[in-house]
Amino acid sequence: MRKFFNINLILITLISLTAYTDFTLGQKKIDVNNISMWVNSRGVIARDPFTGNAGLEWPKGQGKTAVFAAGLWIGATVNGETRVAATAYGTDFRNGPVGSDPNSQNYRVLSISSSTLTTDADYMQWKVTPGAPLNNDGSPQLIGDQTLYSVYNDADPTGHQAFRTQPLGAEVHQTVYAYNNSPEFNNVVFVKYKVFNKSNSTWNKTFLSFWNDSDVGYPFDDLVGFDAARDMEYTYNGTDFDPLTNNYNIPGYGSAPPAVGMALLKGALSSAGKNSQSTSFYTNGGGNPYGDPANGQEAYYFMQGIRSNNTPYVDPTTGQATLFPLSGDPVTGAGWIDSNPGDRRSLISSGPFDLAPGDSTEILVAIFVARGTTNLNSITKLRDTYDALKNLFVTGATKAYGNHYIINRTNSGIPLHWPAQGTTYSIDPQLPADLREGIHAGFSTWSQLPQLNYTHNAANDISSKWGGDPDGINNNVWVQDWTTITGVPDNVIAVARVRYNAINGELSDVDIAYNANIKNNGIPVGWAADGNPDNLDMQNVATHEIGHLSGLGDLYNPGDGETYVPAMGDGNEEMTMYGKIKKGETKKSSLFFYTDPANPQGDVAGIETLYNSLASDGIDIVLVFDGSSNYSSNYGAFEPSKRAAVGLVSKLRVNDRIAVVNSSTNVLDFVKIVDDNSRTQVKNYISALTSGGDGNIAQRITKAQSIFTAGGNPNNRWAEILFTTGEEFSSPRISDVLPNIKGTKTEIYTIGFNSSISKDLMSVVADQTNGMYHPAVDATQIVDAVNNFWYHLLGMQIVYLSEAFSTKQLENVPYPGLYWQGGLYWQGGLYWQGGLYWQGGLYWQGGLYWQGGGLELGLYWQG
Ligand SMILES: [Ca+2]
Ligand SMILES: [Ca+2]
Ligand SMILES: [Ca+2]
Repeated sequence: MRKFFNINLILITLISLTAYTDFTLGQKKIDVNNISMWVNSRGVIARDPFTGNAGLEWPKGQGKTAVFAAGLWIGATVNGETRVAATAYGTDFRNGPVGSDPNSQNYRVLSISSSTLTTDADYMQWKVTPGAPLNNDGSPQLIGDQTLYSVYNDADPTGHQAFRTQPLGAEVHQTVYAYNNSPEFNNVVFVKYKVFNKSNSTWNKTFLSFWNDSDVGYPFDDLVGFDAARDMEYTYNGTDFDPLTNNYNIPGYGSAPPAVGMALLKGALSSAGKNSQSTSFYTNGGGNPYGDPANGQEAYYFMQGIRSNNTPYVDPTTGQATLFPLSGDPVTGAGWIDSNPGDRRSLISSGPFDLAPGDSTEILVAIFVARGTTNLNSITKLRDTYDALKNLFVTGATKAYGNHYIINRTNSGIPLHWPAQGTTYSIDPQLPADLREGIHAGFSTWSQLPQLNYTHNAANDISSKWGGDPDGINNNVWVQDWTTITGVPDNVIAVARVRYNAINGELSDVDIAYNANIKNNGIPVGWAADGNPDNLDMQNVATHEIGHLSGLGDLYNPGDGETYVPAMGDGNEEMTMYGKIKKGETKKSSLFFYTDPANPQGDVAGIETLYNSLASDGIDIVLVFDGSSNYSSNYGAFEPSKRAAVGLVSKLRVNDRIAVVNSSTNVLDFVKIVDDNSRTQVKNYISALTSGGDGNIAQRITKAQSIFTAGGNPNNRWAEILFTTGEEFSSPRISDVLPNIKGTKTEIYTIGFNSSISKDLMSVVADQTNGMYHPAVDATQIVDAVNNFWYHLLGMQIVYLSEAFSTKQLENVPYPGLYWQGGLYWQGGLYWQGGLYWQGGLYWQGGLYWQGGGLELGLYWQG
């Protein structure tokens, strides 16, 4: 609540009317969910323009309010002089963009919702108002279920009514939106501020703050705090009872009053990791340095997380200065907690940073309310709300459904990924110096994820090579002769060329080409390092392409064309991996917001899911050897079986596991393949096997099943390979034990010899367990059978083209050097240049937008 010298409702109203000279421009309410909140065209949020009183009603329709007023504060020094543009009880802003007529009705608050008609005045005006968010076709973009937009500026010195400093020359594009379609969002309103420096001077030591005077019902019994783990400041009732009636005629909440949270979901400092850089709290009537700032300088100190007399907040529990006062936990009583309830104000700030003339930056604020079983439990509920919305949400996302990521995989389904140590990249010496920084920044952005580790290899910056034979360098190249070099049209912005080991999915060489002469309908479109609205921003494009390098595919929305698949869901336009790009776009430079591993969403979740799923793509294999003299002597098959098994072990991937049964007691339990040592261990075991031993083939199959049951990884595929012809000389019979296996995860892979009477039985066993049957002439083809099984397990369909594809050659291929791409061709020679494909178009399709992803995920084999 505002501090007035004389608390008098009539006077409040008069002051309010005086302050809001643009009253007639038409404030609007955002009221699509449980929050009903006023928004005025000059940046004042929540305050009721008609009464001058609190104007965030929650729950909607009950006449109780939780926020008196809120708004953006911009503070900086310009040529050494402190300047602040703020909205508090008054506002320093005028309607419209810098230089526009502040009385123009065009700059009223515009509101659209799902029920808005295309003929509505706000809808029509929206399309031509600078900065109003638009869809790809130029139509107004509804974010959430109701979206409000306004643009205002502080350039008029006479407009500065809040703190009366000289203007900054700030222009603010304010988008307020809310959802009514998910429980997580029903008590949340989002406010996005895009702030432009429209002056001719650099703003130094700039801070952006979201200021608010939250009042939980009755204003004079509230407390505040900061939750450092959540970048959230909050206001709660000081006791468990908020007076229902009081002298000020402000309805209270009664028992178990709610709490109000304000969070910076996105700060202005994208690289800083933490969105809020400081907070400040002060009290109505507290007096310097505890009360309302008297001027711009005092306000600027509060924005920096220091008190208005330029002294630090000191945590009484530690004796240390802090930029985050009151960041203890009122629920547990730990740390520095607010006391002596009163009417508090709060700031949550991002900064300091410099903003050059023409530059802009953006912050995203969430305002939310929660009510628990007590005043303190309301804080817990507030945290729950924050956690839920943070999971679902991101910087400016418009929808909250769909997986929001596509993981590129080998044909057998293994995610493309880098080894744990990460990889290096290099940059073409021809790349302009300012653009190189965008590429470095893109790699740094992805490297912030714990799964990824990219480092610059400057020694290879001499290479301009793109494509051709893999050279082990992840090249970033600047291509002038675009179509000749890349083979794609001249309206493609960039392409990534991805090579990987098709056996294990490990990426091996990814080259990214940037089109130096990108054209739109034949007209050149330049590159920029600063988000210039007429150019392509390099960091924006590079971060997207490095997403492909990291194993992610493009995302689209419904209606974006045939590259869309339903798994992509909707609302993907804020993702880095969204396959379209606009001129001047910079949002792909930061990854989609995400914190909770239990509920993955977005770019970051894509990487996490990718790496988490690697371990579960393993195969558990049990080899079962027939010990009968029929198998070893009559068919001469025991020793060839051992050799085939040893060959198989060479091919196993990290995280695959293998066990061996050579009698009912001679058993090697699962060995997980970790490295060549584990492979050698298993190979040595197999090489030492001898025929004979107790247990017929049926008993050994039962033993194998018990190994699966006791130790099989439930996330892995279970494959049992039978080295037997299937001829039986005693009970139990295979047909006796098969029912115990049928219907389990176990797949049995069998071999039938031409001359064996049991080859049909072997075929049935494979068929009934979803395994595979391989007919063979004799024991010399056991190796072929096992290789066939392995490639089948990897999901590969082998096409025999010529004698060149022989198992002898395959046996000689050292792990993991075999480059095989399933389902296509064998090209002769042992090394197949696997997995080349064009990924991630981003190309111009005409009209207003960059249309991406145009090239299919087809395979382009490089000759
Ligand atoms: Ca209260
Ligand atoms: Ca207050
Ligand atoms: Ca390369």
